[in-house]
Amino acid sequence: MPATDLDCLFVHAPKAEGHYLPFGDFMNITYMPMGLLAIAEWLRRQGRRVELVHLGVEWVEDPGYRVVDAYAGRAIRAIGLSLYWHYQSYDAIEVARALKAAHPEAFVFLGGLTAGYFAEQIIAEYPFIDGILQGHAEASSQHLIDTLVAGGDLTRVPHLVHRDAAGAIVVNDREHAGRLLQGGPGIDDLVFGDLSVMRHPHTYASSFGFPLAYGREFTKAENRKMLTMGRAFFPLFIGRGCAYTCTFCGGNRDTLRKVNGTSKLLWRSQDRVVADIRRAMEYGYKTMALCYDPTPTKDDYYVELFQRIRAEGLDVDFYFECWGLPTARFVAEFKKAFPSPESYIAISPDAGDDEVRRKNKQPFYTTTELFETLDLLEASEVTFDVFYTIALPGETVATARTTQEQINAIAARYKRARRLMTWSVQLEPGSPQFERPTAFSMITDRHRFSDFHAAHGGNRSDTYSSLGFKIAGYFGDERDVGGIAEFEHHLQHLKCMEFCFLGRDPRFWASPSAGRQHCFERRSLLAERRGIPAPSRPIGDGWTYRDALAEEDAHRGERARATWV
Ligand code: B12
Repeated sequence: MPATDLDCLFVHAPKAEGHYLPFGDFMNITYMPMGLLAIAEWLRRQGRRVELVHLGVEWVEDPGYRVVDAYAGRAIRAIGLSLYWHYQSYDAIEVARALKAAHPEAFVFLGGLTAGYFAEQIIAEYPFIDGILQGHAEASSQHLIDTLVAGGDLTRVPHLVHRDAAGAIVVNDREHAGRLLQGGPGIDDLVFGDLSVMRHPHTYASSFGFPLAYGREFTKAENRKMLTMGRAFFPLFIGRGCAYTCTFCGGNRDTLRKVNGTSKLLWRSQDRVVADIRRAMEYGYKTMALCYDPTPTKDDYYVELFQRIRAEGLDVDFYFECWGLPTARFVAEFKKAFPSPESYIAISPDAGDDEVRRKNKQPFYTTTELFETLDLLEASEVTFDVFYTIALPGETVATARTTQEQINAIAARYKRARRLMTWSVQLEPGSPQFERPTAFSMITDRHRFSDFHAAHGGNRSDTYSSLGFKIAGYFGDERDVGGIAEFEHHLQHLKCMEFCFLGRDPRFWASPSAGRQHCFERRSLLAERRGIPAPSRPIGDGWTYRDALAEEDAHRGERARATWV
């Protein structure tokens, strides 16, 4: 092969197209997988010429940016795309297709949880994808690039799924691969907070926050004020693995074992975490977001981390998402390390009803234990958010109302309660619901990777109003008639009427009626901006989300789908 001027181009493609009435047109999956930064940094440290492009960041910089044009004329040895979240299924594949056409010389490969889970299907069905690296990929990426540069044997690259010269699918032997991985970087050799490996790191660091949509019809400042909690959050890598099996989670123990080869818990040393916090702070981050809590009753790791942060005097806030309930010692040390009200502990009971919670969520705790913890947070003056999930297996509209009552009780009782949120979760590949839908009285039209590709390339896949499934008998009335689209419609109306929490300040909870009014104000603002008539009325009895959307569509007319290529 002729000389190349780039060993590996990494590309992160967010989901380009999304539409939700109060957000307007938006992109999501704005965060890259944490591990992608570490892979790029590790390869660069090995002397490889690596570039990392985030297509959403490029859009913020220049909406006319096209990655194919930007790299035209470059000779690239390998192109690696993240396909971590299923929401990326359409865009990652279409960007890969375009890049392979423009760079037939390059080995085009994918990595991340969704790509790993569906590896054999993707290799079989998308001929422009040359390979998939399953699982944790710092060492295997290094092997892959070394092999490609040296012209070696791809069957020796650990965790690679690819095709041989005759087009047959080859899944490299894991045992052999495992041996080859020995001697690769350990978890503490990796750096997850060095943003200098990507293009426009400051734009990445200043643009994306929680929740996670970026409105294309709002300015950067409006996005920050109206769609985020006011700051960019840095996802801080703590460890990997999980011992639980929640019904809705695609990162459960068994799926991690299948995709990564192991689900074993592996924690980074606190030193390395503190070093990454410092790196992130250099880019202007003030809040670290943590979502790794696989041993909630054993608090030693975090107590030590919090004490280290305090000892080093790091002026940083934490947004800590608990999987279980925090211990009293955890709460006390958290408060000492992060005294500001902009540090949060987030609790996820998921269901208000104990039995629904028990069926779906691990580690289980009772409502009594939940309230004891909230009392403790209140008494300790720790700000907290509470997350609920609607349409869980075994839930009915009646048990969903227990969730609603619980939210009202929390809102009435606690001054420290901020966002009390009820989200729906789309069907996640690898979750028990996905693998055994009938066991959960569910029907779905997403069975294979190509179903996710089609769904996210279509117009019924928005993160907030679509589900990809129906639960039989959920409503117990005529709303149970019909298919998945009807179920999504009725559930969205239930959410709008009884669970809407859209606040003018996204850090705070709003009651459903205040939320619907604010939604109407947002839609009116967007209509004015688009130069179309204002919406006729807020969502309410007899006027559903679907009615409001149809009215908006009629005024807006056909609109081109957002795409990266
Ligand atoms: C921490 C976490 C988050 C964090 C941080 C995510 C991040 N930036 O990486 C936050 C809170 C931001 C988050 C958000 C979301 N998350 Co999340 N999250 C997790 C969690 C708990 C752990 C993931 C993790 O830390 N992995 C360990 C890290 C180091 O490894 P890694 O990043 O996976 O990277 C390795 C490999 O994957 C691979 N790799 C990754 N990318 C690439 C790219 C290439 C080219 C290659 C070769 C390899 C490769 O190599 C890496 C290094 O070894 C999992 C559950 C679980 N137990 O897995 C859910 C999970 C991954 N999240 C999930 C979802 C759905 C979401 C959201 C879409 C939720 C929502 N509706 O908004 C958002 C998306 C946000 C965004 N991208 O903008 C789902 C994904 C299911 C799926 N298959 O799509 C999971 C599995 C949970 C679930 N409910 O099912 N999440």
